[in-house]
Amino acid sequence: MNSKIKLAFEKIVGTTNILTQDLNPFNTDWMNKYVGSSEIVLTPQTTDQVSQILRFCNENSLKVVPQSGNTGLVGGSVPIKDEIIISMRKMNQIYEFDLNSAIITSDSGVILENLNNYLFQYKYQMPWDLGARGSCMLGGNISTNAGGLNVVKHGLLRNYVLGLEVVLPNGKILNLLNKNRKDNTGTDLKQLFIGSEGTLGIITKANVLCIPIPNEKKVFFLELKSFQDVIKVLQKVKRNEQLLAFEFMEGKILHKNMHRHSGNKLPFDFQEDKYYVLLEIAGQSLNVDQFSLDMMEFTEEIVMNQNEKEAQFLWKLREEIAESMGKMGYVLKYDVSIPPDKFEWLVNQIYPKREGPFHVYYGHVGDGNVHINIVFESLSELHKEEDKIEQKLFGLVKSQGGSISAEHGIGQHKRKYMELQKGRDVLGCLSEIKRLFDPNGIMNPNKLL
Ligand code: FAD
Ligand code: 2HG
Ligand code: ZN
Repeated sequence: MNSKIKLAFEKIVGTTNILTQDLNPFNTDWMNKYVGSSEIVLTPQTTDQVSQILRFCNENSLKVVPQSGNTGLVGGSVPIKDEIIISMRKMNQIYEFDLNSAIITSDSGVILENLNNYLFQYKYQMPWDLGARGSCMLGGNISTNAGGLNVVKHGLLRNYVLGLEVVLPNGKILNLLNKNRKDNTGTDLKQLFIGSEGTLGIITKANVLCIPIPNEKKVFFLELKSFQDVIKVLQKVKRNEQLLAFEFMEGKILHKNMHRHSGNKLPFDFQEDKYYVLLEIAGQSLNVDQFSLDMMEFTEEIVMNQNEKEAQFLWKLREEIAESMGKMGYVLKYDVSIPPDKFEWLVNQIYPKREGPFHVYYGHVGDGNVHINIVFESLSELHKEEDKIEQKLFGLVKSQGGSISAEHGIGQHKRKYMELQKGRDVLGCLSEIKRLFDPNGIMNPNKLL
C-alpha cells in the first residue's frame, strides 16, 4: 500500500482504525470460495469518517468494498482484486427504540442478534431472522435485502426499513432517515439502496419498524413420504395467519448430519428417502390441535416442541445445513425462486435420477425459495462444473418465471446472468443509475452489474 495513501487514511480515521496485517478473514468469504487481495482494511467509527474516506477514494480513483459481517454467500463482501475494505464493525451504536412507533434507530454495524438482545427488554424483535444472526449486521442485511426464516409471515425486509443514512461515493451524506410510519413524499429514494449490495453507497444508519415478540409459539417437525405431500401440507396450512415459518429439508442431509447429535434425542430416525418439514406457528391463543389435525392428513407422526430448548434444537437441525455442507467440501450454492411444486422437478432436471456429486435441496418452501447445494472436493472441480450447471439451472428457472436469486443476491457469483434475469432494457436502466451515483465506478466494482 502506497504510504501517501495510508497517511491520508490515518489522518481521517487514526492509526487504530487501519489494519494492514492478518487480513485473510476480511479477504476471504464465508464459503472459502472467493478470495481477494486487499492490503488495507479501514474501520471508521463515524459517518463523517466514512464520508471523508469515500471522498478521498473518489478523488483518487481508489476502489472500495463495504463489508459488514462478511456472511454473504455470493462473493459480494470481499474484494475481487485489491480494493480497499471498509469494515462497518465499529459503527455499532444503537440510538433508541420508540415504544409508540416501534421503530429502532441504529448504526448499520450492529450485529442482528445484538439488536434482538436490545429489543428484548421492550418485548419487541427485528422483523427478519436468519441463521447468520450472530455475525451478520444491520447494514449487510439491508444491502442484501435479506430474506430468512420468517418471510412467509412477515414479508421482506424492505417493507420494514423506514429510513436510512447513506454516504455516496463522492462523500455526500444523504439523510434519508425517517421515523414516520407513513411518508408519501414522492419517489422513495432509500429503496434504491436496499438490496443494491454496496454498489451505490455505504449505509451508515437505519430506522427499522420492529415487531412484537409473539406471546406463544410452537414448532412442529414432520416426516413425509413424498415431495407432493410437502406441497399438500403447504396448501393446507398456508392460509393460517399464525404460520410463521415453513421450511423443507431432504432426508438425505438430515440423515447425513445425524452423527452431529449423538447425545440428543432426534425427532425422527431420519431416512434418506423421506422428506421433512419444520413448521412454526406463533401468536396468541394458538390452536395447536386444529393445526396438528390439518397436517395429520399427510403425515403419520408429528413431533412438537415441549419447551424453548426443544424448539431451538429442532431449528438447529434446519439452520446447521448450510454450515454442514461447507464442512464436506467446496459448495456451489443456489437460492432460486420457483413455484414450490417445481422444486423436485428442477433438481431432477439438473441431476437426473439424482446422480452426480453429493447435492441436496432444502429451504423456504413457504416462500417459493429453494436452496440447492452441490459439494465438490476441490475448488478447481467446482469451477469446471459451475458454468454448465448454471446455464441449465438458470435457464430452467427463467422458463418457469422464477428468479436466479431469491435472497442471497448477485455479488460476483451471478453477475453474468443479470441480463438473462432482467432483460436488456432493465439492465441498461440499472447501469444508468449506477453511473449517476458512482460515475468513477469505485463502489464494489464488478459486483451485481
Ligand atoms: P456482508 O456479507 O458483509 O455484505 C453483504 C453485501 O452487502 C456485500 O455486497 C457488501 O459489500 C454489502 N454491504 C455490507 N454492509 C454494507 C453497508 N453498510 N452499506 C452498503 N453495502 C454494504 N441470507 C438470506 O437472505 N437468508 C437467509 O436465510 C440466510 N441465511 C444464512 C445462513 C448462514 C449460516 C450464512 C453464513 C449466510 C446466510 N445468508 C442468508 C446470507 C447472509 O447472511 C446475508 O446476505 C446477510 O444479509 C449478509 O449480512 P452481512 O452483515 O454479513 O453482510
Ligand atoms: C439458509 O436458508 C441460508 O439456510 C443458506 O439462506 C442457504 O447455504 C445455503 O445455500
Ligand atoms: Zn435461505
